[in-house]
Amino acid sequence: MSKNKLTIVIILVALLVIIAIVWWRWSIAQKSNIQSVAPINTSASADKAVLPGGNKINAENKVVTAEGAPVKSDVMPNSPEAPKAVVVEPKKLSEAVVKIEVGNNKFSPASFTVKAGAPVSLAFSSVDKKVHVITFSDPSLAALAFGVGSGQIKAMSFNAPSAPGSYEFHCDVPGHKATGEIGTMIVE
Ligand SMILES: [Cu+2]
Repeated sequence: MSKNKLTIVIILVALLVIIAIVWWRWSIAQKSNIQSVAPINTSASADKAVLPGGNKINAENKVVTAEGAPVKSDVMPNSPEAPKAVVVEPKKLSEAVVKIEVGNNKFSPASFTVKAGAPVSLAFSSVDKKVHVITFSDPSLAALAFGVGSGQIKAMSFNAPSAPGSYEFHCDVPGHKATGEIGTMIVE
C-alpha cells in the first residue's frame, strides 16, 4: 500500500518535472520568436529615400521623418515635422525626381503635374548667379520652402496635397516673383 503511494508520488513528481521542462522550453521559444519579430526597424529600413539624405518613403507611400512619422506640409519650414531640404549632386538625381530650373526670371518648366496624395520629390537648381527662395503660396504647403544657392541643387520629398487643384509656387526673394519666377504644381 505505502509502496503504491510512493510510486504514485514519484510519477506525479516526474510529471511535474516534465511539465516544468516543457513550459520552460516553450517560454524560451516564445521569447526568441518575439525577438525575431520585434525589430520594427526591419520595415523602417525597407523605407526608401528618393533623395540621398532626404526623407524616406514608407510602404504606404508616406514621406516620413527619421522617427517614422509622416512629414507635415503645413508646419514651419525646417521644423522637425517638416520635409527636409537637402543639397543633391546632379548625378544623384534619379528619374523619379521632378527637376525644375530657377533663374533668369523664370522657372523651367514652370509647371508640373502630380497625383493627389502621392509622394513627390522636387528639385530646384539655380541656373543664374543668384540665390532663390522656393515658396508655395498656399499656407497648407508652408513647410515646402527653402533657399537655393547659385549653382546649387536643392530638393525635398513630400506628399502631394490630397485635394486636386493648382498650387502656385514662386521665388520669395524680393522682386523675383514680379520678374516671372512663378510656377504651378498641378495636383490631379
Ligand atoms: Cu529668385
